[in-house]
Amino acid sequence: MTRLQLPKDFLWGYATASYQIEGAPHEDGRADSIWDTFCRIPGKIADGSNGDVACDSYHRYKEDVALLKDVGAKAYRFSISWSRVIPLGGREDPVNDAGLQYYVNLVNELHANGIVPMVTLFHWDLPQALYNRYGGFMNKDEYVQDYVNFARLMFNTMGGKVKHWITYNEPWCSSILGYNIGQFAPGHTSDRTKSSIGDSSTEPWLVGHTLLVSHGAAVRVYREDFKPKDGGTIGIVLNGDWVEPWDLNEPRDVEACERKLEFSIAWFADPIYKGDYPASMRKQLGERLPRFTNNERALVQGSNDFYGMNHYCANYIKHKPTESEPEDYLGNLEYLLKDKDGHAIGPETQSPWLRPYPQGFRKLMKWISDRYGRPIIYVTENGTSLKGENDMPMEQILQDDFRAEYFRNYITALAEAVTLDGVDCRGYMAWSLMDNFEWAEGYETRFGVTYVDYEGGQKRYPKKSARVIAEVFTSFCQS
Ligand code: GBH
Repeated sequence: MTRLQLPKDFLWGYATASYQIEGAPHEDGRADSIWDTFCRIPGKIADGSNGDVACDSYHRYKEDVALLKDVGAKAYRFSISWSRVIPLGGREDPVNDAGLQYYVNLVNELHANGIVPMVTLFHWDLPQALYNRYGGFMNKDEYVQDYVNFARLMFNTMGGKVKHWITYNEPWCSSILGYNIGQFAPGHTSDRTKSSIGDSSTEPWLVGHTLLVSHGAAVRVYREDFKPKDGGTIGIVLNGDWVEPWDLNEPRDVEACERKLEFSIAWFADPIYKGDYPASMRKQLGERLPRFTNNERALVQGSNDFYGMNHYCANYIKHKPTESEPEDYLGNLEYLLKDKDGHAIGPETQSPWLRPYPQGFRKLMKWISDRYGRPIIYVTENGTSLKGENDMPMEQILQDDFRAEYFRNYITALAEAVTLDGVDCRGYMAWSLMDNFEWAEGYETRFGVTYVDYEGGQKRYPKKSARVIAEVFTSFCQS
């Protein structure tokens, strides 16, 4: 039997995002993002909370770095709050040096502790001012210029010290959750019980297109003006669940599985690696799906130095026998947690959508690797919540065997993909370093390998899973 192995210099560590951990929403000149305002709308966040304090990382970044060191991390993926560094967001708006300094300090602290920074430029927190000024992502021409200006500011400020750049976290979520379902900021949807604005049948596809073009434009700036001297690498992060047919003997379910992967992953990855949207999307969406101009295609195609992969779970997929609805974003299918025989794909967690299925991780890595010509992959998020965790006494929370097993199994599946399937994966960031603001779920759902005592002044306590991750990587990464 082949011994499962990962490269000796494999970059493993933890991920977080600005709005989920920083707090300090009004300090040193930061202005609102669309998440600050979204949280103020009654009913949008499960526990009525917001990111005003979160993990207080704006003040405690040194503690965060000490924690990373403590749990043996080699790398740390964090994101920039755009409205902290350019409060009003736009290319003519003033830069906020105090906000910028926070990220410089964080990067310096990471380097002083031998931890590699991986920077996400955008993890959903668009400056509210850009939404007010021109509708944010809905105005492609304005938005692309403002995003590129923001990206250039960050490359300029930290390019010497940051070698791993991510343009976007999960554009699928900004498009679908933000402009179709309306579950995430800015909450657009056709469902008038949830929002007075939005058109779920058109807006998400326009938003996705804007995000792709702006990604390509920022990558071009990086490659032309920074990469030659800084020597770093840049890519986008895409989410994607694995899929299994609801009925293995139903070819239309098998086909729907492929379509689901295309509607969620290939929507963004095909333009980047192949130059156009998948045929299945064009077929269903027709002219509601934008077309790339030649200039746009030139920006987008070939714009990934690496593929950033966020992955958590798997679902069963059942085809729909009827015509697709205009609001449909899945590819005219249902996704289910149980198959035809009532068998669940994985155990329950605190997140209704998240059922662990580690084999699916290996299969999806191979699917991505095969479809896109064996790109370099960084797993940029992987992790789980744990049913009822928030209601447990602290001693029990720190003994998170369920999460520890999740990581052991998923990281083993990753090692199988690398060792047995030839997938070129160079790093892995677990989600998350610590419990944090879980978007529309508020603080009730915890994803951390570190317990954060929100009532007790945001103190951090490593859970068992933090130790297990270090052990598992140490055993796979020895040569
Ligand atoms: C990540 O997204 C985020 O990047 C991170 O910020 C977040 O904290 C973490 O997950 C944990 O949730 O509502 O049924 O349509 C994960 C990918 C994709 C998972 C959309 C939830 C919604 C399914 N997400 N999915 S549903």
